[in-house]
Amino acid sequence: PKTIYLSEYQVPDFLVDHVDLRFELFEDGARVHSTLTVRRNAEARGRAEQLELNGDSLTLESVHLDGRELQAGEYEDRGELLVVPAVPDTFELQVVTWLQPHKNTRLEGLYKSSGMFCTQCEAQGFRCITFFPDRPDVMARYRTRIEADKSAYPILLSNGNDVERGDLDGGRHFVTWEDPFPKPSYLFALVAGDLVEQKDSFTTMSGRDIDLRIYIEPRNVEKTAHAMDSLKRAMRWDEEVYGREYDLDIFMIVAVDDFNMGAMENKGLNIFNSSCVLARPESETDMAFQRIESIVAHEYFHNWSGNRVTCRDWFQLSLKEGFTVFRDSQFSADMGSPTVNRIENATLLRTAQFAEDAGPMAHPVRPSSYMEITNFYTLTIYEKGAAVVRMIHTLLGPEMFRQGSDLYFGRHDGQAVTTDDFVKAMEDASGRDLGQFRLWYEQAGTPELTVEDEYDRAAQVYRLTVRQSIPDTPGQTDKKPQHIPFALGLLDTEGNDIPLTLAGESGPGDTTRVLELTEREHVFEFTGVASQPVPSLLRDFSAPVRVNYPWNRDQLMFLMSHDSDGFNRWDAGQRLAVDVIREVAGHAETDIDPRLINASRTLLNDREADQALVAKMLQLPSEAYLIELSEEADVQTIHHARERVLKMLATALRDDLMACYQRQQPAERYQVTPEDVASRSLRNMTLAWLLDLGDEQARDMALEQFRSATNMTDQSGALRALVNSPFEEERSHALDTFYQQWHKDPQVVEQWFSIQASSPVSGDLAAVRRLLEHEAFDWKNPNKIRHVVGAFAGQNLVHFHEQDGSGYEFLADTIRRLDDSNPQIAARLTAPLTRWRKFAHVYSEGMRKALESVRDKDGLSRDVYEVVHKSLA
Ligand code: HT7
Ligand code: ZN
Repeated sequence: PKTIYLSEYQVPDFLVDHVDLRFELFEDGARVHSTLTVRRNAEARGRAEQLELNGDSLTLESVHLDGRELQAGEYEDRGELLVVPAVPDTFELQVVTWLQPHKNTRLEGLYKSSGMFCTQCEAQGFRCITFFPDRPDVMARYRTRIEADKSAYPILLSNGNDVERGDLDGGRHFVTWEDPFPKPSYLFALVAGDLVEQKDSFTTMSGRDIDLRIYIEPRNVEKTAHAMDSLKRAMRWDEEVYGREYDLDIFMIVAVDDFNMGAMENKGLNIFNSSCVLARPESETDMAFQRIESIVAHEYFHNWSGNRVTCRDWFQLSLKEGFTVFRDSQFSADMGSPTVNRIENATLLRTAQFAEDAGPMAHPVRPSSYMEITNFYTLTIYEKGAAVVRMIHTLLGPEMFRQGSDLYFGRHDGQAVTTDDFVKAMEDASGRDLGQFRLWYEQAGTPELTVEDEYDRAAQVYRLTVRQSIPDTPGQTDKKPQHIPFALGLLDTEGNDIPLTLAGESGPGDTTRVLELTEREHVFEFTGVASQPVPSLLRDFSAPVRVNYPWNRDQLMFLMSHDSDGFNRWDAGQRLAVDVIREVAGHAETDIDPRLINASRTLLNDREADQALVAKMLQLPSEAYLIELSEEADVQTIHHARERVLKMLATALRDDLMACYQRQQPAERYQVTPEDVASRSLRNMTLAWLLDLGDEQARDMALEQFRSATNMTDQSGALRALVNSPFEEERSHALDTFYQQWHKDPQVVEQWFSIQASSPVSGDLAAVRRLLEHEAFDWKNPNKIRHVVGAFAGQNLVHFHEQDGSGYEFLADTIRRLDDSNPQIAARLTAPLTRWRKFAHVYSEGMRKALESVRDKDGLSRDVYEVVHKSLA
């Protein structure tokens, strides 16, 4: 496969002003009539004579130029390219293609899911529908007519406003949609199906009434309220915080069961994976409710950050994704607990994005090359990209940042632009120089800060030396220092924040200061420091970096209970737990430090503290994070050490756990408030710890919770605890009962699959293979694959990393199998194998062999080829 380079970007030779589409939908296929109004791009004058349009898996039926049918020889169909050699400066091109959506298992372009037609065009799916200059800097106005059988497909949707509808012969009908906003082809969407419509409305800040609609299959009618409420909250929030108003008269969401990702922000017609939009308390968990709120908001926010202002090319993907993730996480923080939101963002970055940034697929937030763009919908583009925008927000402050975003949206409305244009708008609005800051977009790898300190009692000076280094990544060495906002505070002996004054400054300053690191080494001198302080570094996770500072355990305990920064209170607890787990790793006789037990006991019994933070602080660092922190990961040792610490904690704290569990009484009415979520989380966590001990009283409590639960968080929490317990009979009985109760609801069945596939107790490879044979498993449905194979390889580390290599072989078989039917999903499933070099030899050999066996498959897709070859390089 060919590598595409940012440095080779050229403006398009031809622009399309208008796209007229007519879809004839049938059971055995679809005919697409496309009429393009094309003109030569003045900016590309002097280049290609010939018109080249992208295509993928299309059957071409005819081509007309300005009304005249072209004959063989007047155009060339090269499969991935339609070439028309001699075209005038402006012309109309009509192309007719034939597709087979019912055979489309890749889920790109036009396909069928549960009997309905739907589309996925990002990044390059539009070329699977018709020949087109399928690149985001070609923006056109679309008019779309859909024709289909009226009884099988009563609902026909596309982007914009519906302008005409009517009946046709043979029981068919049509609807025509017109989208007044120019858009790139990746935002095109079409849906046709027998769907139920749930309606609401929203009045914008300028008083316009917007029609809001969610379309679902009839069985899901009771699952739309939360998404609709989330949508209205997001619309209001975007007006209040960013001054952004919705632009069309109608906003539609459609839920589909077969979808490669979470959702898609098509203009005016968002398409969602059912699991990211549908929920009711009885069948979905708190996590699902929170996920839905943030994804609904994310897709809605794209209407400005992505649709009105879009990407010039796919190297700029983070322009829309990083900024939109930043916006959705600000929204979630405002809707819930900001500290918990920060902890969750940072956990994802530190566990998974840092791993990606240290692995063979590491790439900058703005990559400079790719083979298959779909492989670049990564944590680096999304999460690190959001962290980069957050740092701009921190450096500029909220007011200047808002001025910057207003300037950006105003200056580039209707354009396809670059990350550099975004930074430039922030610079122009604030007067700040972000020249060095741009390196965050260009250099891959996680910067590492090493901090040393020295206290001069006589002079009352506290000196901090901070050094930064950025590791080499594929294709990048000798990196330049980056501009890092480094927030910190100092705690006095009582645990109070010390007002911070840097040498040369007059008067006491703030207690949290954002220091700006720009050099490889800085020395900061704080004056008037009366006693040796304890440093609280990188407050609120002010930058996506690693921090090394030799806190001792007493200092960590001190920070855990006194730090005014909630994030760092949590982080101190994590560092303490990591230290204790590492100490017992491989030493079966070592007891755990009683300080960890005492700290956990204090948390369990602290009723005054923010319970959402307490619930987070009680969770031990995950196995994945412990692996990420190791030099040469030994998964089995890490797993058993963590398990042993958990068991010892649970043994020592049994009574406290029981008491905490009893205190968390289910609320009368289910609500997703931070308090209620925290209470359910504490309830399920304490139950799981107790069951892990094999405690019979806890077993009975779990059975009772499972039986009497009125919401899925409680029911599945009890099920998970039983599945991970030693009580075999109760486990299998609960699993059967659960399946009988919920087998008609695919989303709940997904939960049922993943609880089993991720269980370190009962989810061994044989059990996972049995799940693949289960009547509810479906190889064509990405959610099912993710909840079985993905859950096993990504979360069930002790079984996936069996030292005989069976887990790796299994994953390789699955990837080879999926490579033909759905290469995007196959490539994503490859991720757990890519970091083979991180693991001890007993593991890495098997992982490498598994990758090689995938590499050697005949006809490997471009998606999997890129991941496997880069991983083995
Ligand atoms: N912008 C959307 C990306 C997306 C996607 C990309 C590749 C293949 C399938 C896809 N489905 C959706 C999602 C988002 O970030 O909002
Ligand atoms: Zn997005």
